[in-house]
Amino acid sequence: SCRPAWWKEVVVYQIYPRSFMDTNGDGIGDLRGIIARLDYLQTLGVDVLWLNPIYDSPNDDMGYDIRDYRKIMAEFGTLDDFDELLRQVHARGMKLVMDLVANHTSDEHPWFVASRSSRDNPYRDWYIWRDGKDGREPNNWLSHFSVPAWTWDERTGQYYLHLFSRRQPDLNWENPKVREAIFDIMRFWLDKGIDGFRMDVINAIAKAEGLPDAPAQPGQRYAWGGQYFLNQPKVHDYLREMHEKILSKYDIMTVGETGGVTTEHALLFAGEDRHELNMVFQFEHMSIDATDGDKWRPRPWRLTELKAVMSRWQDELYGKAWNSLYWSNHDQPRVVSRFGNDGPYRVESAKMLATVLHMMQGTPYIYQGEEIGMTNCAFDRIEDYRDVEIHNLWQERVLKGGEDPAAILRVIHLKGRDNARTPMQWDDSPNAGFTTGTPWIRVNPNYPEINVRQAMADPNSIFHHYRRLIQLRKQHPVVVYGKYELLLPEDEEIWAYTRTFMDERWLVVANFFDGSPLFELPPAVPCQGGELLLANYPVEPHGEGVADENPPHRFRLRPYECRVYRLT
Ligand code: TEU
Ligand code: CA
Repeated sequence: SCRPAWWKEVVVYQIYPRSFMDTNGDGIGDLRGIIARLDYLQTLGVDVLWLNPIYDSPNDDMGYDIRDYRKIMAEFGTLDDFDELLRQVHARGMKLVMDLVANHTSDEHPWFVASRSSRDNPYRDWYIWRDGKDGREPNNWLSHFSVPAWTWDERTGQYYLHLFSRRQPDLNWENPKVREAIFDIMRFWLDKGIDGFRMDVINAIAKAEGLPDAPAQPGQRYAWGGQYFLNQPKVHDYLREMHEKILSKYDIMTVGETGGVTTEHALLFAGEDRHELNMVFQFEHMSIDATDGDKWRPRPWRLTELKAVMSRWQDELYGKAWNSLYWSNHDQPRVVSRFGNDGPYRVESAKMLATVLHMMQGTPYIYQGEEIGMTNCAFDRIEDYRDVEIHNLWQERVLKGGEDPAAILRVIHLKGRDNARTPMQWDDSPNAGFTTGTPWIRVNPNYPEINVRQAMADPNSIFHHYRRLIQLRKQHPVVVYGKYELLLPEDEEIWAYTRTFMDERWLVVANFFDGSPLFELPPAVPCQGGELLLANYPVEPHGEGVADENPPHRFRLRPYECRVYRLT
């Protein structure tokens, strides 16, 4: 059709329902809570809501372990609540995207219960069962959560594969019955009228023939087997089948969560001519502060590397595939604590990060609380954490491995997923207005200062800055369609780029640190002058009046300052 794809022009807001809004005092966010806050989201101006999993689950991995794909998690509400939510979202002109977790199920899903009951039951081949090798696992793969990827099942004398927790057995996508069952579930929700799927670890559904051992470090028994379960050729067969049978029949958006993808892989998953997905979440920029991809071995990050990674995605997908843009989600630390400054420059740096991201090409995703600059939250006691990834790490490294608990707690403070999962901070009443009961996870103690009520009342807040960014996107096609060009790639403090669409050119300049570097526009960029469209500091007394400054050609940036100019 000639209609531009709507998912290219939207801003998506990610809701982690468990921590968004509780309406019945049980300390757990619920669907009624989302309904209660739709007006807030409309004021922010977002177009699409993506909900983390809301299906029936024993919550070993907070809903990513699904027991019944057609039922709503009891704590979150009922199918009637869901229908009401969908109605109310649509009534406001917004759309709703659900999480599709199809690589694995809960070990309590009836398919797995049947599968593990005997070797010859009809569901045995729905999961990945193998004999041991020399009294050990069938291969040496490590799961994502610090434990081996295979668990021994006493009753039937075989191991089952799980790339995540022991309670998340991997489905066998080679079995056409498994594919049909997942497609049926997709139809069930799409026929209710939802507007798309975020597909959990979708690039892991196909495993390499023979499940080979991964190369291990000397002295290590287990190893990361990604090269044998990520981005395998067969994943594209499965996605094309899914596209032909399901996705192509609906006007929806799809985004694949695809850890370990390069731009080459992304062109295969989301190429305009491929008939697979609309876009993918890449993770390269999420590993610039990790050693060899290991998030638990943090290292200092460099702006030049961050710029290089993000700019490569901008350049290599341009005109061929669509980018997704994100700084944070429910698996990552809070961005203002990670790439900004959550101390004296929290507000400035949060606005700067938002500006740099939202002015790039692609569909931006805002993670709940990011729009008010929520920060990481460090608990002193391991018992206060709720995440299986954190507890498995503690188990393996402290309890079994004898490492220093204080050191492990420090990396959890930096990288743990619960940083992003503390309750949404609505106001300065007890528990941040999230619940009248006891929250399922502790509230960040900074809620009296950092909350939605404060942010909405303050015209200079991070929240209102996000609103303006969203409005700029809606008013100016250059934000959606403009070509991106990085300036000053070697600069260690400033990220500057232009966006160009027809005869319009915008300039984005951002200072990533607390110094005051001088920006000079490279002479190759055609520019007579500029109109300031957005900034995170008042520009008047600075800018024009100051001797030897001539913005946008040349000006000194204040700590975490950013500006957006339309060049003339
Ligand atoms: O995450 C998939 C993923 O690749 C993880 O390794 C993620 O990068 C990790 O959590 C960071 O340490 C998805 C979901 O987003 C996550 O919440 C689930 O736990 C996981 O799949 C299993 O379903
Ligand atoms: Ca509740």
